[in-house]
Amino acid sequence: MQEYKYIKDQDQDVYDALIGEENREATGLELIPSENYVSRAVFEANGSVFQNKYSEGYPGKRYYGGQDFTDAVERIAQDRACELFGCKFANVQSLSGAPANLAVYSALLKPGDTVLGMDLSHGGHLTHGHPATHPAKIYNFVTYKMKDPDTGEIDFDELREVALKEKPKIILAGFSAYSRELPYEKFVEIAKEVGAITVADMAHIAGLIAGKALANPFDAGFDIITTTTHKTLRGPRGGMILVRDDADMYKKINSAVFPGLQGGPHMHQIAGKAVAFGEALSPKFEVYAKQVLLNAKAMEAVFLREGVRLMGGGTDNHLLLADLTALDISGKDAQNVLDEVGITLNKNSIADDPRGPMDPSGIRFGTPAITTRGFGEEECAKVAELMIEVLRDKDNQETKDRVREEILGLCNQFPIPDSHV
Ligand code: DSN
Repeated sequence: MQEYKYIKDQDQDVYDALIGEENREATGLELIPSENYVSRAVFEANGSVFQNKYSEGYPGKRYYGGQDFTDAVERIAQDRACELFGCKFANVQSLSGAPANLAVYSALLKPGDTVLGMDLSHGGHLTHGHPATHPAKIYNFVTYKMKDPDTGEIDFDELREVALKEKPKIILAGFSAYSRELPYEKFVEIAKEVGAITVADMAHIAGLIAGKALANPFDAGFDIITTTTHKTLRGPRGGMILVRDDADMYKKINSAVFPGLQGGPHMHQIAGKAVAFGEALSPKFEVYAKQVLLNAKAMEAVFLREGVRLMGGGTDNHLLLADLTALDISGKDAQNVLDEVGITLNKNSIADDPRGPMDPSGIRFGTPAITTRGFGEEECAKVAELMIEVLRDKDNQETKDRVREEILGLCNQFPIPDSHV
């Protein structure tokens, strides 16, 4: 646990909140598949003197003086990102995933241009054109879906048909609630046919790609990858845009990020990215990424054995999306009852969910954070069994108390590590 000496001395209110969160994380299991635990080295960089510096521009071309070390750290982050993902160019200034996607749209599209992306309820993301978002007011988003939610297979006939009709400038692959590997070459084939740029939003699985546990969209010929850096990649909260090899595209993206959409880059966050990418380049990270997948498979086996429907029929990656209809509990109630025993996950819509988004039929959960804690398949299978037990016996306080004790035991046995190297 961190000391927070100065905050403790001067601000009791914030100190209490920090200690509360430290305790919550230490004594509960984090199954939200977009969350993870960063190393103390990443925390140090993120809370460092780079916080103090304004650095508008890019390395070697800044507007203000005093940039020797900001240039150095940003170049380290860029070089490591390119090495991790096998590409030529990296913009590491993007503040998070949504701004990264917006920067790509703004760099490569004119208002009214069309983007073809995955439907939100089939696993896509809000930033891929949900009507509630600002980009949806500027650009024309059209969607594709899964052919069969029970296999997760994308309907490429539909995708091609929509692409031929709508002539999108960008075809987006990527998701926040989809559990299968994507056949990237099929997207590239259709994009070539209609002259579209291919963008893979790999926010959820960037760490699994970097750790060579999942395919890299660049190997199939994708033009651009956008990602957050704080999920499976286990870095600070932030975003990044990678360009395979097109210098002109990279230039447009840089201009869209700054000065187009952002001002001074968050250099402390960029320092944190540099440290996290260094960790991800270590052989240990490949072991981690592969274990994330094995652990998700262990949870899949229990849910399927217990007759719970999984969207996509199971998982190839780090996450599972369970339809709880057969367990007679809604996603919202499941999230709440699991919270009571120290298991954190999120309610989630299933494909074409008959229930509303605030109380949907499903839950989404995954293994990135518990794998960082050191969980193997045995522990993950145990957690899945405990989850199902609680969901089936949700009104029985004795069951919940016993499961809470078991979760605390696992947390004590596998404390959150300080170092990842
Ligand atoms: N909020 C992130 C997630 O949980 O998937 C993505 O935006």
